[in-house]
Amino acid sequence: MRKTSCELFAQAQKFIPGGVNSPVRAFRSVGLDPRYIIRGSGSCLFDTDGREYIDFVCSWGAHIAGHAHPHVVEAIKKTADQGTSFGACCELEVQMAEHLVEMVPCIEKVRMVSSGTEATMSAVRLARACTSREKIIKFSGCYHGHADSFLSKAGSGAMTYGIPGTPGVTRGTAADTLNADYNNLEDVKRLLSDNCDQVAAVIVEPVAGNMGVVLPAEGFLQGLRSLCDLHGIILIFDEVITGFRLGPGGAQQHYSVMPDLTTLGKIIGGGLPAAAFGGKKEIMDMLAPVGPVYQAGTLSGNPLALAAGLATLELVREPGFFENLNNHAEEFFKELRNITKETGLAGLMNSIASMGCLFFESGPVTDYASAVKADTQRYADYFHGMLELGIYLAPSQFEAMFVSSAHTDADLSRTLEAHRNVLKALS
Ligand code: KE4
Repeated sequence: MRKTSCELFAQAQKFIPGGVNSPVRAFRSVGLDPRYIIRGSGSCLFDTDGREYIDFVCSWGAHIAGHAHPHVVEAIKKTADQGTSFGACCELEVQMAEHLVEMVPCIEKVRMVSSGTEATMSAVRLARACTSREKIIKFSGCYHGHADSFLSKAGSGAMTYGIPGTPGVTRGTAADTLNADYNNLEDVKRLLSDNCDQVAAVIVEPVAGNMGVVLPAEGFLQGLRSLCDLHGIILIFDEVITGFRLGPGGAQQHYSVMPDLTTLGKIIGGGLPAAAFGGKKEIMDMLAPVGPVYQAGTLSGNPLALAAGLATLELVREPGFFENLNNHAEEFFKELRNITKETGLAGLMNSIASMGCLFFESGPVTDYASAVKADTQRYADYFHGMLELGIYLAPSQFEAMFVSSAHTDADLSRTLEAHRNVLKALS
């Protein structure tokens, strides 16, 4: 007899802080206990209590082609038969590197790591090394993983829990992290003049996905590029979410703005732990063993994860993949907006390509300050209602929802119907 979610969560809390290995999974901001998932297939998740859901979390964006895609599973099985990790060079690393150099505009050289956090913290270390400067500028509401440098007014889990900084980060580290308002170039200019010649890098989510979804204002990304050029600063696009999500070349291709370094994750691991950072060869060659900047990882370039990632990249490179997915998703988000408007509830949908967020506020939502005005209790009520109707959304107002190529018309219509019914019940 399977253990229920309730039994498993009670057990988990005895051994794991909060019963979870990542805070947002605890469902605390939506006031529920988490559902224990036993299987994913295509657009669906199945929990241990026998319930089925249409999934819009997609492992936080990794499953752009759906759960357990046969092509990905086959690649993993075939690779696993040969062994899972050698701590040595393997051909799959070369194949992945070639793909990333070919597909991501700014990447001339790339290094694999095992998580988005590793990618962003390594990119920042590299930027500090090649500029001999120490400060970084990030944007309030953006989340770049849980490395010390980033945990100040972070987005995602930290924002969900309202942790403006976090205990355990030293004053020195916090002092080197400057927070600007997203979409506010004047704020960046102010920080640059207050910290003249001290800023090594500007790191930004080119489309923010961790304060809910917030799009770059016209000229914002281009403005960051110009300011970084003017001040000799490394521009880092954190494309852990947007990489291979918006299109083959991510946000930098979509907006035609070229960063110096890019970080990637999620989709390039196909649901297994793989991430990467890459950029101009003269910067990347500062890395050991060529250059003096140390960076390493036992499982970096792990063959199993790269097999899953390469199989996923093969799927997204199929002719028409992004056109079909983005058209489907944009139609779906448009319908979600229309239904929300019909019900008269204060709600607005920010979306681009196959990622979006329904904010429970009248908006517009263009930065951290406007995002936090959202009615998180109303989001929690909405989440409950949708979950009961078999729709699995992010358990936080400050996350993104993702459509995959596995979401069928029937899935999307059912979701729209559920959306209509839940909003009616809330109004
Ligand atoms: P990881 O270290 O969690 O693999 O990646 C950190 C990261 C870096 N950059 C961006 C833009 C990210 O969105 C993330 C991680 N995203 C969150 C979800 N918004 C991961 C989910 C979680 O923390 O459990």
